[in-house]
Amino acid sequence: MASPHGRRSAAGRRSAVRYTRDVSSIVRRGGRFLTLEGPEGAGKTVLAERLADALAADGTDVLLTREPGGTRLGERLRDILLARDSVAIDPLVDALLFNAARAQLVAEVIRPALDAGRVVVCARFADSTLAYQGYGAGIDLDALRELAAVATGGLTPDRTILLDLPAEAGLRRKAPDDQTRFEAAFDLEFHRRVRAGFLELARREPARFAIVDASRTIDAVFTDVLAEATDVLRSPRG
Ligand code: ATM
Repeated sequence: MASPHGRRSAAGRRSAVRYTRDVSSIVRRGGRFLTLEGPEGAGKTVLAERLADALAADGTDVLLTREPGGTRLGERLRDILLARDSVAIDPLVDALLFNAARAQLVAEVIRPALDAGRVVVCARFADSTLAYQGYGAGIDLDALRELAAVATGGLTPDRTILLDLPAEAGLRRKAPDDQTRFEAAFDLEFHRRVRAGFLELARREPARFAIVDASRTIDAVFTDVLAEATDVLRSPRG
């Protein structure tokens, strides 16, 4: 008997990802989506807050969020994922859990905000999984891209600001009591691969990424972050 999904189901294991992408290109409208990425200690949290405050002060309707987190489920997953005393988590399971938190964040927070015409500023997004679980921990990058496409429905940031600095410098900035599982359980070489991974992602998508030197003072970095955000908010929708 034919299934209620007819030919799509007959296509069996054919790409659910492609289907999701098609749908998203229809429903995507409205606001702008800005993400901040980078290795540990780059100042993402503070810079995302300052950016959201500056845009709001300028009359922009802005929503600030973060990954993992931003929803009740996501914050609970964050506790598990970052706790230093968590059981050893397999990198593939990391990828699945980060994407589970991401799917909830997109469905519950980001999509509705974008559809309402708001500007969304998000500290970390799908590029972090490519950098940490892909370049860092060795999970296949294409598999991770498919996973992210399913989790996000194909949503891609309008601009991704990569706060770049050497792994050693970033890790030095972290107070010992502020360390997560990622500083405790992964060595310097891992964090170097993560940084190189972010730079490779930026090299592959120069129109989306802006690389900002995050080894400078926070005020100098913020000036560049704000300029990038202002640039994308002023440019016509692509
Ligand atoms: P912060 O966002 O507070 O930097 O910490 C989140 C950690 O989760 C960060 N750790 N370090 N170092 C990077 C890690 N992470 C991933 O490994 N994959 C992901 O997809 C995301 C969103 C974060």
